[in-house]
Amino acid sequence: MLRLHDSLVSGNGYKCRLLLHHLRLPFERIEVALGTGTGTPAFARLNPEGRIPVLELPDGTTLPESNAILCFLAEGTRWMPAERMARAQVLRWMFWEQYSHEPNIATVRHWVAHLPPDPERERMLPRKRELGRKALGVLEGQLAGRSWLVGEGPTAADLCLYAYTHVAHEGGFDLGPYPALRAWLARVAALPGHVPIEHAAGIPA
Ligand SMILES: N[C@@H](CCC(=O)N[C@@H](CS)C(=O)NCC(=O)O)C(=O)O
Repeated sequence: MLRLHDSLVSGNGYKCRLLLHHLRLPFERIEVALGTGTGTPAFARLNPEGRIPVLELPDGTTLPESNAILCFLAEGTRWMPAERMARAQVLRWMFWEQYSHEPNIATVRHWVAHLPPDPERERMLPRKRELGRKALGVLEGQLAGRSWLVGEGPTAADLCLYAYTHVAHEGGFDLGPYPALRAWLARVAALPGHVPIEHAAGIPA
């Protein structure tokens, strides 16, 4: 059975468990405490970088990095197009998420919602928020006049970007100015098989 080393508060973990639920793949979810559980020698054997999520296969193979996990799970399913350009576009949004979206939207949420106040982080917040709003604007532009990020149906790119966008308000981002983005969030949440970020259960074999 697949095992997902995960944290319920993590959007990076959520992307993976969300796709696992959509695919109805049996998996065991293992909660790892951020800041402590990720720093143990046992966890370093799963991911030397000390970060969740990590997907562990029945043969013991481990795969860290949320978007690599999405690619692995989505391969051969409707969540990853087979056509060359459509597939590249899905990857484009997933790479963009890791460089321009997650480091601003997710990081601000983590600082504001999960960590104690810190003067150094306070100093960096305005710039992070500015870059986060820029990323939300890029998404709004892409979603204006279309239902999904790539093609005519939902893909791994939509789940990837949904994960931290739908909780951006926890970092103080106002989604009011982004109507196409808000409509898309509602579409993703209405997909059959959807589970909320706090859904802790795996899927039994
Ligand atoms: N690029 C990685 C980032 C993973 C990441 O930053 N994970 C965080 C939680 S969201 C983590 O495990 N941090 C270690 C800790 O806080 O102890 C991915 O997409 O999976």
